[in-house]
Amino acid sequence: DSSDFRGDYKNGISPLKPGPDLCARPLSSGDYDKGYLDLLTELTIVGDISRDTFLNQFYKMKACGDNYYIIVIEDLSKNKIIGTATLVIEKKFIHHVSSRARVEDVVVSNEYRGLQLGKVLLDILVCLSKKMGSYKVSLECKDHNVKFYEQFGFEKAPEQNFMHIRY
Ligand code: 16G
Repeated sequence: DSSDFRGDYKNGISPLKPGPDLCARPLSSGDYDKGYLDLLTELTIVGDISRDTFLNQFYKMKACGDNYYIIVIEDLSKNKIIGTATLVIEKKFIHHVSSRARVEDVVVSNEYRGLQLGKVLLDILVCLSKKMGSYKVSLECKDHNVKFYEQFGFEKAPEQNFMHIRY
């Protein structure tokens, strides 16, 4: 509810009311037709994904229970998904059988930048992460986005490096 979110938004915006004609909610099966995958192409390669493939993956994620939370922002005047961010929760034995959360696949469509929608998405995910009892929430981002995420309380982890093998 509204008491979960900090009040530092301008122009009466909040996660519960992200803007005129805008609504923040979980991803739904119908979002294939509302341009969810097109939006993700603003972040990286998506590929040619059929409706069946989308639905198959959607229901697999749903079947995982409380591991995937994909939030979208819809422009109701256009039936279009214009923002998204995902929270992935990993169960752990460490930290007293806790969990850690990762913020993934954050995109706000070009035309909707500067409307505090990144903040809306991140506030929702950080709030969810706390509610799920995770001991930390982290993300990986490009150098030029570090300042963006710092605004929402993320900081470079001391003595930690992001390493990967790409295929
Ligand atoms: C960014 C994203 C990550 C996404 C990746 C895709 C955030 C905070 N980070 O690192 O979630 O999966 O880009 O890029 O949204 P890639 O295709 O190069 O892996």
